[in-house]
Amino acid sequence: MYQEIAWQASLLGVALIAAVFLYVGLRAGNPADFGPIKRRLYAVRTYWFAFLVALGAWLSVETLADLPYSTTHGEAARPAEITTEVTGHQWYWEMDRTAFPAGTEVAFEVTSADVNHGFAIYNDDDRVVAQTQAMPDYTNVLRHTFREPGTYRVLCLEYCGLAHHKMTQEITVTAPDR
Ligand SMILES: [Cu+2]
Repeated sequence: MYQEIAWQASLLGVALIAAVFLYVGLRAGNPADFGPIKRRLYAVRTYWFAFLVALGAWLSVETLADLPYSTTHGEAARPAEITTEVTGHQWYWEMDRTAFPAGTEVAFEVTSADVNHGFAIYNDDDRVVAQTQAMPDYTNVLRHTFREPGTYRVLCLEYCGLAHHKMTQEITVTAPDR
């Protein structure tokens, strides 16, 4: 259902942008009227640019300092009880296994055969319980312990082409092993 809404929202967005272009195109007046407006906005632009650069630098320092996360790379990347491979394709998920016991840690080794995809696991309330990027020539290890048995769904979180919304895969989580 969400995929359907996203598709319709995209169409609406495209229509809105087209309408704005049309409006501007039809209302475009004499270039001479443009001078004073341009001067005023260019003055604002200098400060706005400085502000964006400062904001970007601050955000980068705050968010990138911890990379790469030690839980998925380096010494802390201990073996999980279940390890399984996931490969994203245009437009389907290839998974070594799609059934897991609840309460056991699973390490999803996620990669892609073509373009970037987003590997996201949703529970039956359509909430994301875990997600990572599926990237070509690189493996991201996503560790997750399913708490509740049930049916989960994998969706693609990265727009990857025409049939992006078709990239779904079901995961079954059974009662704990022990
Ligand atoms: Cu995709």
